[in-house]
Order: sequence, then structure tokens, then C-alpha cells
Amino acid sequence: MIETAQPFNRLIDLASGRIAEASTITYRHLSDMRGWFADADAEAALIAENPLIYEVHYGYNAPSIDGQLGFGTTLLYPGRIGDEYYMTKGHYHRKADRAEIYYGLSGEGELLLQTRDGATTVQHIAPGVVAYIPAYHAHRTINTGRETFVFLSVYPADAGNDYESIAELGFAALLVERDGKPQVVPSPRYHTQA
Ligand code: M6P
Ligand code: ZN
Repeated sequence: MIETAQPFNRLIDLASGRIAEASTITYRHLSDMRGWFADADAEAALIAENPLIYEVHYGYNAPSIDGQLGFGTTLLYPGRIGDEYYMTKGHYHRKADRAEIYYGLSGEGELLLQTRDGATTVQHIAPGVVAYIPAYHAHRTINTGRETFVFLSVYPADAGNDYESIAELGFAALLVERDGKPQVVPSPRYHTQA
């Protein structure tokens, strides 16, 4: 038998990103991201408070098989760890040839993309902006604004998330606040693998 979902729909509250009848909600606090922000002292100072950095609301329990689509919303809160803005962990796809779409719903922020050779690009996402994440690109979102940054993601259900490559070196670029404004700077920790 071919496994497919039944036809269905979901209502997304555009302002909050909440999905009526979401299948799962993942909460990422600072404690779930230890070592992911560049400033270890700033992380240590905030770990007791353990702020909520972002939530992912999944539209349905997508079967992770070829041909199916998963979707969900990300609610990325405003804030910084040191001078680095709150961000998602970021990942390559485990099936590296899978692409993805992000669609801005509320607030705004940046989408940081990176290839395996460490080349990064940044795309701005605001309500109504659709951003295409090509296959083979790691992707992370960063909230450089003062409101919650909410976007919809749609991805092949079998893509999978490879966090290990990011955990090891991070991204080659960071989004930090300088003179009250967001700036892209090289990451001190990153180096391309020999
Ligand atoms: C988007 C999608 C999800 C991802 C989420 C948070 O909603 O890309 O697949 O889980 O962002 O990003 P991350 O998994 O990198 O923490
Ligand atoms: Zn993805």
C-alpha cells in the first residue's frame, strides 16, 4: 500500500504562528542550545534564567517518506545572548538533496544559508516574503527585530535534520548587534574542514 496522508487543512494564526490542532510543539530553551551561541560567558550568565528562544509547531505528524511534505511554524523570540541575536540551531538536511520553503508571517529576521565549503548568504524574511532554501544548504533563522519572528516552513517529509555538522563548527557567520544595528560578522570558531 502507498502511504499517504488524507486531505486536510489547518488554520494558522498569522500573528502568533499558532496552528489549530498542531501535532507537536517543540520548545527550545537556552539549556537546549548550550554551546551554540558564541559568547560562553553570556550564556553562563543567563542559563539559570534559561530563556525560551524558539518554538516549532508542527502542522501534522508527517510520515518521513519520499514524496510527502511536512510543514510547521517557527516562533522565534526577540533577544540576545551577549551581542548575538536569538536564533534557531540550524541544520543541513540528512538527505542533503532536499530543498525547503520558508514564508514570513509576522515580525522579521534573517535567514542564514551556508554550503559545505563555508560560503554564507543572508536573506531577509518579513511577512509575505517567501525564501527558497536550495538543496545542500544549511539554514538558520535569526531574529534581529524586537517582535517575535514567525514563519511557515514546508519541507520534504523525509529530509531529516543534521545538527551534528553545525554543533561541531557552527556557521561561518554570526548575526550580532553593533551600534544598535544587526551586523553579519565572521565566526571566530568556524574553519573549513581539511
Ligand atoms: C523550521 C524548519 C524545521 C526546523 C525549525 C527550527 O520550522 O526548518 O524543520 O526544525 O525551523 O530549526 P532547527 O531545527 O534548526 O532548530
Ligand atoms: Zn530544513
